[in-house]
Amino acid sequence: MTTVDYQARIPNNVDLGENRRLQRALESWQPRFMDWWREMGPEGFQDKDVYLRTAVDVGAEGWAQWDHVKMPDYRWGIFLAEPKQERTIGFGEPLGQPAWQEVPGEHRNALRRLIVVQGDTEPASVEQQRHLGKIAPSLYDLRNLFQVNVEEGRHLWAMVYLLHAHFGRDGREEAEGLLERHSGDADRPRILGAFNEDTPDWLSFYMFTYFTDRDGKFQLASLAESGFDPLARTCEFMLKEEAHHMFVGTTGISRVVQRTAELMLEHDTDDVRPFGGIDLATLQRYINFHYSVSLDLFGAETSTNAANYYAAGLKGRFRERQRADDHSLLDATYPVHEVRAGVVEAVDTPALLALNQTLQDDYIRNCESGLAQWNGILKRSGIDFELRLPHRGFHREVGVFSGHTISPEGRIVSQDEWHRFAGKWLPSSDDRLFVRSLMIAVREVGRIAAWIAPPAKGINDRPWDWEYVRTAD
Ligand code: BYC
Repeated sequence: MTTVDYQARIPNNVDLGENRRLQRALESWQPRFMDWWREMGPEGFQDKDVYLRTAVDVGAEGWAQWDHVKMPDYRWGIFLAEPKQERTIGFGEPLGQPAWQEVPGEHRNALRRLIVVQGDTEPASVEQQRHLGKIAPSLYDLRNLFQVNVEEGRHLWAMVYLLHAHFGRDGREEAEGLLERHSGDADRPRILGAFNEDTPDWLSFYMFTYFTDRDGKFQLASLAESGFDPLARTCEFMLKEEAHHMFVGTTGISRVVQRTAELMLEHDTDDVRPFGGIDLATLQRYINFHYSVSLDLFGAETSTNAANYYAAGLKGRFRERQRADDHSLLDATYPVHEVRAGVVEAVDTPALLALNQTLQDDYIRNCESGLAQWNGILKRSGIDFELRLPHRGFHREVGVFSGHTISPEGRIVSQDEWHRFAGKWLPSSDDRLFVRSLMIAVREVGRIAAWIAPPAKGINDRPWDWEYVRTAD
């Protein structure tokens, strides 16, 4: 069942060849995907050889093959993690029942919605990042960008497979829609807010892969618990690829911090802009922005949607099976933040309703790890400055904090104060212009832009100064 048919037009480990109808449907979607990739995918470089890893197996070891390939020749395929024998559902009302191999009729709409929302984010991120190749700081970074892009394309395939295989005609229509909505499109935008924002520069890209891809990790991990087994197995395999995307973010920001610290010491100043570096205050504002728009991706802190998904066995919690409770949460409570009489307070709430905040809390704890790493660099350099995550209520448009103006420290402020300080708290147009001005393409092996340090090592045991992308004409 899990042997990968790599020779097929669509590589897969789901025995696609045995289901002619499904195979034909996906083969007719494939050219549309390729048109979308050419029109909305990475700008330029489509005819260049890029050192990419391609998923060729789903086992723990040796699942990837590495080679220089042209992006349009990348083998986008359908890979589900190994089935677990006699897997049972781990939460909600169907707790303990055998996992479903087919969509239960009563959960069809909810499951389709979850799959469509997940699927919509994947091509959206490729669209957001399509201009970045032209301004990459090194060949190493250029390759990482394209690796992320082709894998987000594969994640789109993963969701399209589920829609085609399990949701009939409306699934096929939704699959078309995934290529018709576009990031930032005035008429047909992407579904979730953060996926309509611009990613105009590489600092934004690293922030996006750190904060927004990390939402992906937590959402995918919750869907990997799903009672609908094909969704669970699909997401489990996607998480393997996702780890690299977050690595790109964590190490990308580390390298920016490292370079900034070097320039601060060399010139004995905080103001490294004249020396071509990104000052720590600007970095903090970028963190404030990307963290807050990513928190919005969790939906409202209290949500009947989330409660229904959980009770129905469709979407679990992060690491559901490792939690020592009854996995039904009918009698449990959870502290949820509320704004009451001008202060932020945690209020005990039925745990089922609080699942979005529960996941958000897991995410926030995980976000702290990068901050510790970046602050470690500053500390080792003897620089007395700490990068911080802003308060969870800062700059929020979804949930309990929307409609409130809250400072990065968590103080509720007047509209007037908000407008006076917004330029100190969020990237200003001047910050964005400055960061943009640093984005000059570097394409020689062994060279790197001046605003970022080289990586500690390369990809797949190659040196970092290697021809990861053959850019010559
Ligand atoms: N923007 O009860 P509510 C990734 C909608 S990222 C716009 O508050 P719910 C990736 C919501 O859809 C992970 N609309 O929230 C990262 C609902 O509308 P409907 C993506 C929003 O439903 C980087 C209404 O507001 N995966 O993989 O409990 C690169 C009330 O909703 C927003 C998923 O998100 C928003 N921010 O939870 C590439 C997993 N937030 O349905 C990829 C699947 C909420 O009433 N999705 N709304 O019309 C879900 O689990 C849930 O849909 C959400 C929302 C967590 C997103």
